[in-house]
Amino acid sequence: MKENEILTNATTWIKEAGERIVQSFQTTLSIETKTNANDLVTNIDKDTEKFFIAKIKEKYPKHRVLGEEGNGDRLEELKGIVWIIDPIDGTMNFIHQHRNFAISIGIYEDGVGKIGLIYDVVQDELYYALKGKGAFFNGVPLPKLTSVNISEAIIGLNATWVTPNRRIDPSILGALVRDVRGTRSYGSAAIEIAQVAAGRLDAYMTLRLSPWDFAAGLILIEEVGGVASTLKGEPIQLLEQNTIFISRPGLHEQILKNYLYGKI
Ligand code: 2AM
Ligand code: CA
Ligand code: CA
Ligand code: CA
Repeated sequence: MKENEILTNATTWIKEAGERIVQSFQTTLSIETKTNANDLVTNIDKDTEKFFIAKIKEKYPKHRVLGEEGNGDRLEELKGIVWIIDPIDGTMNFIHQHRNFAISIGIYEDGVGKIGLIYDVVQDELYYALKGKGAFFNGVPLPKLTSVNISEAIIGLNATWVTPNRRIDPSILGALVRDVRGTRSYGSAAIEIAQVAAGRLDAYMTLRLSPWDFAAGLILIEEVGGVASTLKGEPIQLLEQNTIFISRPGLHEQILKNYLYGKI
């Protein structure tokens, strides 16, 4: 794979797509619901995905694309070069806040993550990683992550998971929330994973994400020595929905041992 060339093109396209999204703030959005009343999609999510697919297929006709909005290829496996794209991660924020959403692109070769890009559009902040060459924030290398104690950790967590819900007993993560220094919820999984990679959050956990939500983030996390697993501590399956637990090393082990093992 020509990593540097692909990264340069992906960066150009992600910034261009970001500009188009910002321009759409001036237009009337067409908003639809997907699996439930709070699961939203707009014409801009769909247009942005189509924009990337057109660019990729023109330049790299053999590459395949998996996109959240379903305009790409149907994938059963990850052979060859595959772009896994979330055109807008944090659609609810895009609609309501006009900020706190990202474009997420993970590029895999034969199932191995090679290039990850997460672009916080409104802040114009680009996180990217190249396998074996490190992770960067706006071009500045991100240092390797070190551990912190639970009592000094800030974790990314949606309040849903500490109230009655159908996926997890609220007392499990409730106990962790009581013991950490603080919690945050940004409403964009890609931005939250990028924040862990950049050391601004110490961990992030959630009960259900899809491949396009975490494909880029996993590549960033690996490059800074973070740990990514399911909430049970098991490997994440790239083409499936998973529970997700991303953390600084050391802290990951402490949280698994003290709060999650045997309870989930
Ligand atoms: P999305 O905005 O691309 O849909 C908070 O909603 C985070 O969880 C976002 O990153 C969102 O991605 C993701 N998410 C995953 N599955 C979701 C669902 N069914 N409904 C809403 N958000 C979902
Ligand atoms: Ca969505
Ligand atoms: Ca998403
Ligand atoms: Ca999305």
